[in-house]
Amino acid sequence: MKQRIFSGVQPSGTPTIGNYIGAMKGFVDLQDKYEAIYCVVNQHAITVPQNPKELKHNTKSLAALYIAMGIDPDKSIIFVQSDVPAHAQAAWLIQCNLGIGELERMTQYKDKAAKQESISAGLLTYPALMVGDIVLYDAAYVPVGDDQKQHIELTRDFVDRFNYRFGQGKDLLVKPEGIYPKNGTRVMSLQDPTRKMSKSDDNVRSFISLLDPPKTIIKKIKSAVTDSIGEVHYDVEKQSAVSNLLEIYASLSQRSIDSIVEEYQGQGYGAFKNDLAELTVETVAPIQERYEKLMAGNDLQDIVTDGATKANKIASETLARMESAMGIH
Ligand code: ATP
Ligand code: LTN
Repeated sequence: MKQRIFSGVQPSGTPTIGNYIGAMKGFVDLQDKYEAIYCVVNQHAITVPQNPKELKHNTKSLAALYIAMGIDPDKSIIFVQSDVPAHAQAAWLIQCNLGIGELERMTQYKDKAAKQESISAGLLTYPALMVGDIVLYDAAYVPVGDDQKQHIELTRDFVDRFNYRFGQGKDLLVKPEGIYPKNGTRVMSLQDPTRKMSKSDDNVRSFISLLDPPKTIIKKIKSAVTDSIGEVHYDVEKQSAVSNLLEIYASLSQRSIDSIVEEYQGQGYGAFKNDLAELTVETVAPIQERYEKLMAGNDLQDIVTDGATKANKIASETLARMESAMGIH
């Protein structure tokens, strides 16, 4: 039997090339080796304010993008988190076994809390929901971007704790491992290389979304911040913005950073940026074409309904196991 993997993306906007490079690109390759489960984590998205209409649209849109990117619903399960009630139910059991101190240490919480006027309790307890997503499917591996390492480590600590407290010598839950991009790529904002590129950034020029039209992509890359050094070099300290563009280039072209640096030697940033824009447009064009067809047709609803049925079956069994061990049922 194949081992299981699980991952999720929030419908808090349209996925960016950061989400694509850091996580989603890898989802496609992994589906042959593992039994893959990919979730649209809409309950995670509401930890910060969302416009209800947009959230509904983005949820459908993200499911379509998963398929448009190459996730095959005949091989993998694609579903929406809120269609499987076990996630919210498990999150409660998990919260009761996590410490406030642990949750307060999460850097994603600190970063997002700093941006909010009023911080929801859900923003703090968010990792409990994420731990639930993973353990409910007995996932052995979790492909995620580098920024999620801390949440994966928390999941691993939780599993040890839960098995120790309630397992009576048995491993009730599977301890997962993260799968991270090879070169540790964290794609940074095009406007501020000290912050990660994020689909919910207020400044739309800071990210490229997978659904941006070619003209927008070209404009955003041309207006990406650089520096006054004027040479395409990889130096994260001194040329962080250019280094970020180089990482995006390398990742989308599957070329080494060295060979790209060599190609643009002595040419300033103009040609480099033009070619990067072209490469990005070429990467997203086929995804956008398949996406439009899915959004216009009827297959998408059937795919997520089928995904939810399969996910429900697996998740409700694990939830029952957790509840029984805790003396709840
Ligand atoms: P938001 O911006 O709304 O907080 P996000 O894009 O940061 O969302 P998710 O939608 O939950 O976060 O991310 C989905 C996947 O993309 C995760 O595996 C995450 O690690 C990865 N990811 C997110 N941003 C980046 C980035 N800038 N570089 C690399 N990987 C990223
Ligand atoms: N926390 C992740 C999104 C996420 C996730 C998951 C990833 C929610 N549940 C389960 C992997 C597995 C994020 O913010 N990027």
